[in-house]
Amino acid sequence: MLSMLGLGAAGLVAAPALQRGMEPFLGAAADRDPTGLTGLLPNGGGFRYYSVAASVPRKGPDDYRLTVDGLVDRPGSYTLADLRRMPRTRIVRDVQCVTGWRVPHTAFTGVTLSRLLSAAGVRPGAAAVRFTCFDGEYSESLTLEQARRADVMVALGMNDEPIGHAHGGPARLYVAPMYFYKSAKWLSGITVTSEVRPGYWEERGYDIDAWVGRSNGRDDAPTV
Ligand SMILES: Nc1nc2c(c(=O)[nH]1)N[C@H]1C(S)=C(S)[C@@H](COP(=O)(O)O)O[C@H]1N2
Ligand SMILES: [Mo]
Repeated sequence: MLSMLGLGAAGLVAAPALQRGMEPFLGAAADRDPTGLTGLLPNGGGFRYYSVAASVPRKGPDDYRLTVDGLVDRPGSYTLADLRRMPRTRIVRDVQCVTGWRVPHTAFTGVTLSRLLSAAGVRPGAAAVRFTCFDGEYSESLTLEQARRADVMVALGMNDEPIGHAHGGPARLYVAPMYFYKSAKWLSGITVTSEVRPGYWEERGYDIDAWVGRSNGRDDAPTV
C-alpha cells in the first residue's frame, strides 16, 4: 500500500509542471473547439483526431487544388498530380501536440515548402507565409525563414501511405520542428505576405513560434 502511494505521488510530480504552463489556453481551447479534445482514432497509432470544423469535405485527385499567391511573381495552383510529380522529401520525427500527446517515430513525405516558394518566385518585401485550409476554418502562419527550412513540407504521405482524410489528406502542412498545431490539415492555400498573421489557435493564445520544447510555457518543462 505504501509503495503504491509512493508510485502514485511520483507519477503526479511531473504532471502539474506540464499543466501549469498549459492552463491559460487549455481552458479557452476547450471552450471554443466544437469537437472538444476528441478520442483516439481507431487504428490511429496514438494519434488523436483534431478538427475545429464540424465537417470537412473530402477532396481527391479530381478536385483538390493548392493555390500559391500573394507576394510572388508566378501565382498558380497545383493539382494532386502536379504535387506527386515533384521531388519528395521524407522526414521521420516524433509528432508532438502541445496538449501533451506524442506519437514517436512518424514518417512524413512530401514536397518541401521551399521548393514551392522558389517555383512561385518570392518577391522582395515578403516576410511571412499564411496557410489556409479547405475546412474553411483553420489557418496557420510561418515566417519566411521558417517556411524555407528543409524540415517544413507540404506532406502527401504519412508512414508511407497517402495521408487519409482524418489526418488532413490529401495534403497537409508538416512543420517538423514545431508543435503539431502548426501542421495545418486539408491545406488549400499558401499566401506569401509582408508580415505574420496569427493562425487559428494563435488568435486563441498559442505561441506563434511553436518550437517543440521551447514555447507555449514548456521552456523548462520536461520534454518527455
Ligand atoms: N485544418 C486543421 N488543421 C489542424 C487542426 C485543425 O483543427 N484543423 N488541428 C491542429 C492540431 S491542434 C493538431 S494536434 C493536429 C492534429 O493532427 P491529426 O488530426 O492528424 O492528429 O492538426 C493540426 N492541424
Ligand atoms: Mo494539437
